[in-house]
Amino acid sequence: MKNLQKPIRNEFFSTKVDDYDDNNNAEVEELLLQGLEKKSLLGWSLYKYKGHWCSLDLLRPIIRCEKYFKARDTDVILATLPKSGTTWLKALTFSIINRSQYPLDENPLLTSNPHALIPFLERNIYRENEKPDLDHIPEPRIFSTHVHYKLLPTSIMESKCRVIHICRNPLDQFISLWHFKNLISTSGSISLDEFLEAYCEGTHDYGPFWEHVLGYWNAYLKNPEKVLFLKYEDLKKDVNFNVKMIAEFIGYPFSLEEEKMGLIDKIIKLCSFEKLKNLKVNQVGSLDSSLKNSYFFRNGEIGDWVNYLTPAMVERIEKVVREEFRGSGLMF
Ligand code: PAP
Repeated sequence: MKNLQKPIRNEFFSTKVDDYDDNNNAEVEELLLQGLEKKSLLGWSLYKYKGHWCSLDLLRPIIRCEKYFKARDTDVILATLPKSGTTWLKALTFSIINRSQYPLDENPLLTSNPHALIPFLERNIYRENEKPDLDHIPEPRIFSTHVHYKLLPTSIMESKCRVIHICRNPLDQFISLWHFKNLISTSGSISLDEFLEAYCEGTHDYGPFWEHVLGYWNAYLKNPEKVLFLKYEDLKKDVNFNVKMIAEFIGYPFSLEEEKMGLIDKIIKLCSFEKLKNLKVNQVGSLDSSLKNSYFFRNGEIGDWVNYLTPAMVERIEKVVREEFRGSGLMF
């Protein structure tokens, strides 16, 4: 067993935004001039950067991260589209890597939301600081990102660090995202119809979903040693198998002794939807003034879309999925 290090804590989670000193960033200025802009349903402008839609607030940190982030061979990068299993994957990865650091009943997950333990490169680290000092973070560093594969900093691809991607059936991801957008909306509620339009057009934060998923899928096919491709549904169906696979992939395999002690099952239980959702920190805590921890735990089910989508809406999403995923070998 490796000597496991202390986890990344939430020192990056202040809510300071928009006081960057790189407003002259050439790429951003060029995009603004090109007018590749669209109003999002939440009222802010979205910009298309290398096929990826995002707000200006995130565009600058995304470009900054792309330019400056220096990956280490030991880094683990969790790359997900929102509402595809990020919170769950963060909890599992954190617990696997830090399992000899804490007794399970003292695991930081009991008192911190998974997002407070593993920061997003673009949403947290490079949003708060132009050139953050990430050298003080003990190895292995775990970071997460919602950006497309082709926006990952080249140092991630050039180093031996590992990338784990999780995606989800688009019908469920769509419904989960719609609920979340309505929770954080400050400009009134968003109807399913209008959100469906934006989703199928790809004009939502980190969209289009097909570009996101296919980017990681193709990277996984090309280099499965580097990119692990998971599906939320598979994780649900056989979490034990997948937890072992994640642990092996990142170089922290479970020993036979640990298996016999039931450690895998204990980690699974700790990271389960029911356990995390009912923790006090996730019921009353928040990441910042507008983001309550409870927003990340709705019902955690497969197939909840049947309760919301009409057959015509389903066909609309499935048609996009069929067309965009044709020939890729990827199915949901
Ligand atoms: P994020 O990208 O904004 O962090 P993310 O964690 O990817 O969100 O997705 C949230 C979804 O995962 C929610 O799905 P739902 O809306 O369909 O319910 C949430 O309930 C679900 N989720 C959160 N934690 C877990 C968990 N431990 N196990 C299973 N599902 C979970």
